[in-house]
Amino acid sequence: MDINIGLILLAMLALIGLGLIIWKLTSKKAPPLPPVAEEKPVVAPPTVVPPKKSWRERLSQGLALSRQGVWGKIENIFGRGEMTDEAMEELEALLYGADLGTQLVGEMLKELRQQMSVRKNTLDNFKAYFYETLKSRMAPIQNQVSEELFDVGKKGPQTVTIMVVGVNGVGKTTTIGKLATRLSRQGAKVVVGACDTFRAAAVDQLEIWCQRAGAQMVRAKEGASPSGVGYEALKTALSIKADYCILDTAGRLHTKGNLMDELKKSKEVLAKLEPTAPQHILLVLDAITGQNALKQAQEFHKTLGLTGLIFTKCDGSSKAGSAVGIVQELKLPITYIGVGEDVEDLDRFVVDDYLSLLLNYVH
Ligand SMILES: Nc1nc2c(ncn2[C@@H]2O[C@H](COP(=O)(O)OP(=O)(O)OP(=O)(O)O)[C@@H](O)[C@H]2O)c(=O)[nH]1
Ligand SMILES: [Mg+2]
Repeated sequence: MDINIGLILLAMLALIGLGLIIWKLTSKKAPPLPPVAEEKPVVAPPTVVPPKKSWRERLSQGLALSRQGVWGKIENIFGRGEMTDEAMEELEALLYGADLGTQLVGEMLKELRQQMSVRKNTLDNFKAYFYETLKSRMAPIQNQVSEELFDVGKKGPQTVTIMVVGVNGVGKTTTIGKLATRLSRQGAKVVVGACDTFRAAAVDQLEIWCQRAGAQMVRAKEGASPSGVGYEALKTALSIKADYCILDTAGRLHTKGNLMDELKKSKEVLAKLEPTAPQHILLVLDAITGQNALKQAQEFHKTLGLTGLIFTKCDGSSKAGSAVGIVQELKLPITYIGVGEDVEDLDRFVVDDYLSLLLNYVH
């Protein structure tokens, strides 16, 4: 009996011990929860917006080829010191090569030889001389330019019609796109006539520009002639009291008599609607054309009576200096200058800016 009780007690003790072990094992503390990550505000990655280039920067960049190609070499001649006969010949060749026009270069060299004996033969003096000479020849003609071409606030109540002409591929349509955008941004009501009826692609190209500019485009109806589209465009412009009516024309060689006659007809038909239209006939010249630009301008001027010039693609040419010779010979002002394909790459031609950036001359 005693043994039984002892056994029972022993078994109970064993059970209690076992229970304790199991409790110990199962009642393990739960592992601590990982710390809750602190919520950080979502920050958008920085977007890199390239700084917007000013017009002066664009113009400077656009004239870089001309500045380095011609004027940089001229600087080198002066950098060598004494202006020997040899150096003078080199200078002469460079100036003729810059397509400033033979007459102008001839006159300048003659004056320069006289100046050299009076003024000190330094690069600064040379640049000052060129700057003053070129400016004095361009400024009187440039001063005649009509302000209404640049600023809607400077025009009267009448619709201003601008006809844009030139040989193939010089940048007429692109320039019109930029111009329409510029004027629309000023709040002007602009109508553009797609008078290049020869190529469907030309109309599509213009339409894209007009949509971006918020300008109304008038296109050819089936079988319409270029002069017919010009007429319709002006009619629309007059009916909605548009500020500007800009007419894009097909490129043509100045030597093709029949195409030049057609352009003349396009001009004349506008007067049936408005006797003073077109108030402006602007010839687009590609800077790379050099001296041939003068021949083009002479022919277009003879046929149409141009009122001004637009100088494009100065960024792709080392002959942007030819503008000086053309203005001087034709006595026609440059209205706008184009230095690239971007909508911002067109602005008013300002003699001071143009010459100081071309010659790298600070006055
Ligand atoms: N680099 C540069 N390219 C230009 C400039 N202006 C126009 N272009 C380019 O020159 C090419 C011809 O331009 P368009 O505007 O179609 O010339 P267009 O005179 O209307 O041509 P057509 O209607 O065929 O006679 C296009 O590729 C333009 O992007 C400029 O100032 N600089
Ligand atoms: Mg075109």
